[in-house]
Amino acid sequence: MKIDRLDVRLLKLPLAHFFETSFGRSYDRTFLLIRLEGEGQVGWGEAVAEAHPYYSSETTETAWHIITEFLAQRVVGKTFDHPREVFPAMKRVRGHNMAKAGVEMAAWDLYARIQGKPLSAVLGGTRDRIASGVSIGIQDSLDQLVAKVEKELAAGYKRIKIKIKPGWDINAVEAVRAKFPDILLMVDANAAYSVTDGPHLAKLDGYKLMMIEQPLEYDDVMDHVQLQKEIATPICLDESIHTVRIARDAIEAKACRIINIKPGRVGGHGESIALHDLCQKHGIPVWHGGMLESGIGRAHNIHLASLPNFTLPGDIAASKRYYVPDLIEPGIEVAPDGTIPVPTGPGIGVTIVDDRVNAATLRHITLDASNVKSH
Ligand code: OSB
Ligand code: MG
Repeated sequence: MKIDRLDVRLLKLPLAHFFETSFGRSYDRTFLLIRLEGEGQVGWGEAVAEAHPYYSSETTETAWHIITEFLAQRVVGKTFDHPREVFPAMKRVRGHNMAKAGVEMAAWDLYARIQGKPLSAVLGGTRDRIASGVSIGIQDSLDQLVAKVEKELAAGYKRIKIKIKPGWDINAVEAVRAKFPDILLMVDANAAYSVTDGPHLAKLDGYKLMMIEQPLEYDDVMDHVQLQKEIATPICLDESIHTVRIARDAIEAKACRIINIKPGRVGGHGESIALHDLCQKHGIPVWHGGMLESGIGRAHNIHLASLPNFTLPGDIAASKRYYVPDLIEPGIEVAPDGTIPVPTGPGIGVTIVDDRVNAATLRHITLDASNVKSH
């Protein structure tokens, strides 16, 4: 397929509910959408960098800079036999996986549409529904947390993840477990602890947690090896897994027993498939993480999560938990059994509402043969 044109948009949408992690509270989401045109079709991707460099060192502004100044020229006017060639074509640019993923995932959508197939079929997906879970942020009180868990369970979600930080950890888990002794429950620390917190985090061992996600630093592997020796709860890595090579090292070193896959963190669908396959080979289950995506990124995630080693429910939930209305129509919905059907139309298989995309756009640029940079 030949790519003729790349559009980048910076968007901002209000969140339906604020979201608080160990790095702070957000009331809205700023992100990029990438649209590729070629062979008479279009493909869409979402770059999940946030307004701030707190989860990742990338931001919407760094992603904008990298895409417009360095990535566009490696894609626009180029021909690819398959979208798995797009990530290698951007190799000269180090890092900036979220920027790369936004472009690469748009290329997968474009390719799947040209083929007339759902994206899941092109990615190697094997299931027609995915198991959905929710990520519940830090609340103002334990009563509010328990009420929120109750509401999400009633909506059908089969797995509850709660965000923790020092001062909102053992008490939060204790409160949820007291009310719901048997639910699938896990915690995400977003790197809020240090390796000396082993004895404290071992107190979580009595609560039958599925896992603790990313307790230590975003760039750490070896302290997690030490911590995993001190706690029985399985460690799952999120932030630390920037590349398939780091995942290989982390698995080899026994830094984690589970891995969270976010395509934005590793550079797109191609790298996510490689990470998925590596984990499968080593008996490491994976689940699909979330970055508060709009319906476009969310649809991509659903297709990817249809691969066979996504055996644990992930952080892909219904549109209405995030954006009302979403950028797609109908929004992503979760069935009473806590599953989401994988869209069956061509590409990501959802209808993008142009008026809503336009209304939320703060900045827009089109790059084609006439203006794409070359350096
Ligand atoms: O650590 O998984 C995380 C959101 C933004 C940044 C990092 C994370 C998250 C979430 C939310 O946990 C997942 C979601 O509901 O999209
Ligand atoms: Mg996480």
